[in-house]
Amino acid sequence: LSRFDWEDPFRMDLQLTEDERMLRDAARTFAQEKLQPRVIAAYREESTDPNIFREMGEMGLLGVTVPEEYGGLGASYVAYGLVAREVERVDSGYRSMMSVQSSLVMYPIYAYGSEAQRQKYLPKLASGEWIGCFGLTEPDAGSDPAGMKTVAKKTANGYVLNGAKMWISNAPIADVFVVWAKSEVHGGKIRGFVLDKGTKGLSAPKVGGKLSLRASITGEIVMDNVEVGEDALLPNVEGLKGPFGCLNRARYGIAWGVMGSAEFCLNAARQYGLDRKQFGKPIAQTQLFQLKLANMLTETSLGLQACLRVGRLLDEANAAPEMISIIKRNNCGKALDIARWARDMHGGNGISEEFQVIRHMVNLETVNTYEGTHDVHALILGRAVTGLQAFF
Ligand code: TGC
Ligand code: FAD
Repeated sequence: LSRFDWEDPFRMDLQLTEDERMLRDAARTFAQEKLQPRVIAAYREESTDPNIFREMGEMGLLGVTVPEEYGGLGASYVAYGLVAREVERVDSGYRSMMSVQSSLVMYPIYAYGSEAQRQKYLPKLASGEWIGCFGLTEPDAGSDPAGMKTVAKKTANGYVLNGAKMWISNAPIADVFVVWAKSEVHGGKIRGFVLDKGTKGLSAPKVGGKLSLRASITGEIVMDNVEVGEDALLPNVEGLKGPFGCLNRARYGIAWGVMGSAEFCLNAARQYGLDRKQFGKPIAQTQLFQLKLANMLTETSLGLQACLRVGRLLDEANAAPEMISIIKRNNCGKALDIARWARDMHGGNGISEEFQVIRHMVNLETVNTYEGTHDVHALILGRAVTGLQAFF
């Protein structure tokens, strides 16, 4: 048997391709050098620097899986997951900004859009020149998006949209709005529309007072008789499978991302335990401290390995949404536990912004809720196991 490396317990490095390792390392350098130095102040001040999108674009981190002809990298889903892990190692909000742009805006335009829509939007979204947002949730339709009230009515040349979306990442600074609405002319089925900033009747006020994910701006999308042409409709998808097709990819990225956040907390707790002495010895030399570190290491190792497996299946076009529910749900829940343990293991210092674990902990409360809450994913899995839906 060979030596154990606690920083790579199942030798993930050996399971990656050379390209995947290179992209991971580039993303790690970018995240540590460009994002880490500004995150504490950004979180404290609840400020989002839109320039981050351009910096991510320059690094090729937006639309990692989108083909190169549209400005993406044409890389694997495993590569995308590795990038999410590195960005979220710094902050869940920064990963949120990236995953909305990549999975929830670029993906639907690529997968469901016309060639003209691809050409118009994808290169500028890939470079970060344009910022995108994704409007599915409404004030009265969160876990149950089928209950949305936003409607699109047919006009002579296109559609008029009315409704309001709530809790939308990036919305107040967005140039491109992918929104989902019930379209009367399509039998009330849900259809996707791409709206441009500045269109009359479209506004995106900021949601203030967030005590979680403060480095990522969130807003509403208000559509008050927003008139668009036929070319705003995403032509190639109809029904809830449109937004869910995007969510599958974003949820998968989140499963990787939260492991980065959890790894940060594990590393921070370990270092703190080695440095901090009580009762005449490092607190890392106590059994209870080591038990917590062992639990953290076990959960991150298993969580990452599961992500890699699902990523490889996605790359082979052989992944099912329920697999993604398993890793989104379990990894978010475990990352939240790990962050809470790390907070506790830092004692009083654990509540200080300087040590950062409480920021990760509070962020993970959001990540555990958005893109399907922990319990909603349990119901998706319960339905898969029993064949009985228990949502209503
Ligand atoms: P249900 O009857 O299950 O399905 C309706 C139609 O959708 C299809 N479908 C899927 N297709 C692809 N992938 C999936 N994962 C799919 N799940 C369902 C299904 O086949 C069916 O198609 P068809 O053709 O037969 O009509 O729908 P339901 O209304 O009973 O759904 C229940 C439930 C709970 C599973 C679902 O509504 C759900 O997942 N709720 C959670 C909502 C959610 O995740 N919202 C996320 C909003 S976006 C966001 O949070 C972004 S945060 C981003 C960030 O900042 O990082
Ligand atoms: P609810 O659906 O009202 O759920 C409240 C509670 O009830 C939860 O515990 C839930 O698990 C439980 N519950 C609901 N239904 C059932 C059931 N059938 N059985 C048992 N328990 C149930 N949305 C977007 O569209 N785009 C975005 O970019 C976006 N970004 C976000 C950013 C942030 C910071 C946040 C906080 C949210 C964001 N969301 C976004 C919205 C997010 O997806 C929703 O908050 C989430 O889907 C939950 O919906 P809800 O808040 O309405 O909660």
